[in-house]
Amino acid sequence: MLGLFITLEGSEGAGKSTNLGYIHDYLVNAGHDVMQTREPGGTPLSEHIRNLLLGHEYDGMADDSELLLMFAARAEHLAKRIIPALTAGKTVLCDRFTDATYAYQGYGRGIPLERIARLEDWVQGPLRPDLTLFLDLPVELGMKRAGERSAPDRFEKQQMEFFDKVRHGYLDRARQFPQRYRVIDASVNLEQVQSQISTVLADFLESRK
Ligand code: Z5A
Repeated sequence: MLGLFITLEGSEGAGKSTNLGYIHDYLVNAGHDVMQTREPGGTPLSEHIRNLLLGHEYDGMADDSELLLMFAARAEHLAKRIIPALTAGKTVLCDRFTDATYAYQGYGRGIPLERIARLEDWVQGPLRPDLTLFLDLPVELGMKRAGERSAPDRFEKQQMEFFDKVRHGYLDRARQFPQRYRVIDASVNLEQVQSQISTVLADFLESRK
């Protein structure tokens, strides 16, 4: 039987990095053998592609190039790490996945969603996450938090309007896929965010027993 596939998504400054370790430890304490990874990235080739995508060397790359690079990184990641781990019965915890492509390249950049759906079917076949946690907060607050953290990468340099579209993209998808999406209010303090995360994880793991 395949292991569980859990993804973590968030709009800008939502606290993904801050909460990943918490989710990882929760799953390990619940007895799971966890493989934690991230997108774009997760394999040497995919990390190389990540550097091309996030760095400033190719500022202004065409939207379709960005989309195809995301899926090239994903194809490698699936083949070399995600599918082998799931097949071995591990729980895969992935920091962003294809929902990010819909949100950023689709809703954000304006690439038609059907085009993304075709690539998703091609690269993933029927594989979709079992659970997606979306850390949600107002764009202004997220940008303020992210701005206090580090210098912006190529995506973080986008304007407020772009991140608003991204956020609404995620919320749209959460409405479309209520069976796997859980929206977490990330605007509150860390303790309150993690309390929501534990409730969601407890319910999800119980439902899989
Ligand atoms: N991307 C894409 O376009 N298409 C795709 O298909 C995929 C990705 C897969 C890299 O992602 C970029 O790739 C991403 C989308 C694009 N671009 N953006 N933006 P990433 O996941 O590696 O990068 P990120 O979005 O910057 O995520 P991050 O590093 O996890 O950061 P974060 O969500 O902003 O969280 P953080 O660093 O944990 O928190 C930000 C700050 O807030 C930090 O100082 C924390 O201490 C603070 N914080 C966190 N939680 C709280 C609470 N609750 N209260 C107060 N302060 C808090």
